[in-house]
Amino acid sequence: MKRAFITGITGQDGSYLAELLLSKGYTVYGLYRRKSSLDFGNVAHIAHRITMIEGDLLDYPSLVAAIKESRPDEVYNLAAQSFVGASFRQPVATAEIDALGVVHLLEAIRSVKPDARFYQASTSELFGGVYDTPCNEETPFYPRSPYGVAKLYAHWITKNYRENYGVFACAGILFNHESERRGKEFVTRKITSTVAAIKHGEAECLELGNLSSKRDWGHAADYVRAMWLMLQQERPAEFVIATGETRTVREFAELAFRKAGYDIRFEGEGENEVGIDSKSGKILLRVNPAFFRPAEVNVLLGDSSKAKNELGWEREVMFSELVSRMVSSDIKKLG
Ligand code: NAP
Ligand code: G4F
Repeated sequence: MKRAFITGITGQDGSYLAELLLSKGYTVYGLYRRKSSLDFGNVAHIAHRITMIEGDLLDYPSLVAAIKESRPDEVYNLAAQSFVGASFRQPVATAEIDALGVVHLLEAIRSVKPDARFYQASTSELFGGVYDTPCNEETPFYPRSPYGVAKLYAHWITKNYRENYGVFACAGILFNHESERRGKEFVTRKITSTVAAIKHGEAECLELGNLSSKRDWGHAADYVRAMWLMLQQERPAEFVIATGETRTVREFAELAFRKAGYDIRFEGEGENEVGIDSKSGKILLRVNPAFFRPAEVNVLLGDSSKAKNELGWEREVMFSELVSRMVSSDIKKLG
């Protein structure tokens, strides 16, 4: 029976990955941070099937102890300060967790269990700057946020541990993936949870920042499958994981409202743009400049041909279904 150690297990991806590995018969260990109230987040429903180990990416001794206890065949490093917006306000904490935290973990692996296979959660934010064509493994990086820069260090140190020390270290360059378990500060879940609140009469209007920003959005359950596949290959490598389609925030919001029974038409431009309910004439969506970022990644679009050819990976959840699932789940939760 294989043993896996997952950092970031309480987050969105950690929970889907834990479910996947449990279904494959793995013994699963997960790292959780000490908080003022004990909370296993998205894995509360399966916590009894996982050995939860207290620790922190910032604390090297706790990582050494966790690797000693779990003796993992596979380590998935999903832990991070993962919100780009917060990285502009907390650049130092983001660098410490997302960059230095990774080398702490790699060192712990190297000294305790050097044959463990390692997955690093790299990101399409590495590409950052505007590319008109889909980005693949050969596209140059140009991070545009403290988060992107910290993840760039993590990406290269992962590759270095492979080249310098022979660690089986892979990095998945994953484009945005969302789900019913997505944190509510990310734009998709902010949209679906607010649309649900409007539907239930608990909110009047959705306030967003840059509506023209474009993202390549898939479902997290499909993306964790790609992480696992990477660690089952003969040789470690980097892979881009994406849908190959890109949509604006405006399109996501329009569809989310439609799934909840509202037909929205957009009027105005820039900061004055609003989304009006065709039936009632009420403004249901406004632009609020407070949600703009100091530097924006305007377009993200990925080309995952390598993953399709070498891993046999394909997404199963299409864009419309992703939005449907998130809206239904949020409406149900409030109901
Ligand atoms: P998420 O929901 O924000 O989860 C982040 C996890 O990291 C949480 O479990 C959090 O624990 C943990 N964590 C944060 N700081 C930590 C620390 N110092 N020590 C230990 N654990 C810590 O993120 P996600 O969406 O699942 O993303 C998973 C990974 O993929 C992240 O590294 C993210 O940067 C990367 N990524 C995500 C996407 C995406 O679209 N979702 C795309 C590309 C890459 P708490 O519960 O205690 O906060
Ligand atoms: O949902 P977001 O906050 O995700 P972002 O910045 O693309 O980052 C996510 O995906 C990355 C992969 O590309 C991950 F590495 C990262 O960990 C995270 O999971 O914002 C998406 C877009 C941005 O352009 C943002 O400016 O939506 C725009 N946006 C417009 N209004 C908004 C809002 N974003 C948020 N969070 N809130 C708004 O009100």
